[in-house]
Amino acid sequence: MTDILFQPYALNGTLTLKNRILMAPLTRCMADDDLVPTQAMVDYYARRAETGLIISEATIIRPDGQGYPNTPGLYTPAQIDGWRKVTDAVHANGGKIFAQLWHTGRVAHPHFFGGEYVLAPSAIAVEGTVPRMRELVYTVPKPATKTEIEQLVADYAQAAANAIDAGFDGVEIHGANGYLIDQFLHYCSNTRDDEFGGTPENMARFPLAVIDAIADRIGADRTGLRLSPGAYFNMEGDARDRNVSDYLLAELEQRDLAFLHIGIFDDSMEFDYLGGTASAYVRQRYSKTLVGVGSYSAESGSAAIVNNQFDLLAIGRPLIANPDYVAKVKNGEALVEYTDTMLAELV
Ligand code: FNR
Ligand code: 8K6
Repeated sequence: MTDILFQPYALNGTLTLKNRILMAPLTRCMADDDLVPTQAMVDYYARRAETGLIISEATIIRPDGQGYPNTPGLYTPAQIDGWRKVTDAVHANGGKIFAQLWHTGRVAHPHFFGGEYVLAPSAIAVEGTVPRMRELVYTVPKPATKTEIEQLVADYAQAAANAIDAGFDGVEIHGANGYLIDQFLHYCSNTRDDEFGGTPENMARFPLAVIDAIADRIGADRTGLRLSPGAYFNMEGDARDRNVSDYLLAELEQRDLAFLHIGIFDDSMEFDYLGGTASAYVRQRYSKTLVGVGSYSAESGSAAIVNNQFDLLAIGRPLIANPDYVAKVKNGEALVEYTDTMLAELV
């Protein structure tokens, strides 16, 4: 039974979703060389407007946030105009869309922006090379100074304002998957001894500053957040990370964000230092709208909503394979199975 997925859901007084299915953010590396969305991207998103809310692929807030080829941006007039075509097409088809705001921190590479270094909390490189560009070895980042941190906060807020200018219904701050915001929240990547490191309060300071600056600029009701309390991607876990997450979730509980969204590929994954799955851990500490994700089917996701594990279900790979996912689930039709080869083209 998947009926619960097709109920409307009010995020707040401003935004009501027509169903509980979100399109998860999915990096596709298909923007043009100026990182402007293309017509193929307009059509791709417009085809998925039957979901209650589309979260865009991660979109960089400024050049030094880029870690992969042809990921779109939201900092030039051309990028804003390109995204406006996407949001207009989604709205014309009756959908809603948030922009996922991204800075990859130490997962950025100077190759993409012609820079000398990348910024991160501490001078600790991520291991390995850029996917599909094996000649690009990750570099040792430069620890961001206090002034650089203040500029990053301002640039996040400006990108959020640009997103609203481009017609997005709101933004999701990408605080997950080992990118810049997440790098501040984990001990493996944050060894600072100033007010941005060392204690849960300090480690959460930059993430909360970004959240508050964006909420002040565009409204908390239009601001969502994605978090990975369990390290699993670009990151090593540390049992002490749990205290940082506990602190951050208590702070978030006092704010009225549009939603909190788990960043994970498989939500059956258990983290010993969280005492279970990421979604169960967050649900115990956060009472407001929670978006679950990670290898769910419509059936298993509906059951999780009925069992009060989360409120909304984000679907990623099945929506790459099935642009008409919502209609197929509603009509009980068989789904096409996702394969990685589908990433080569936008359908
Ligand atoms: C992702 N994911 C992801 N997450 C994110 O926060 N921003 C992003 O840009 C991307 N990009 C991305 C690209 C591709 C090709 C995949 C497969 C995944 C993670 C995604 O949002 C989701 O959490 C996972 O795919 C798990 O959900 P499914 O696919 O099991 O429904
Ligand atoms: C060049 C393409 C870059 C795309 C980057 C965004 C995320 C890609 C996801 C690919 C799959 C990574 C899987 C990691 C999951 C680990 C689970 C234990």
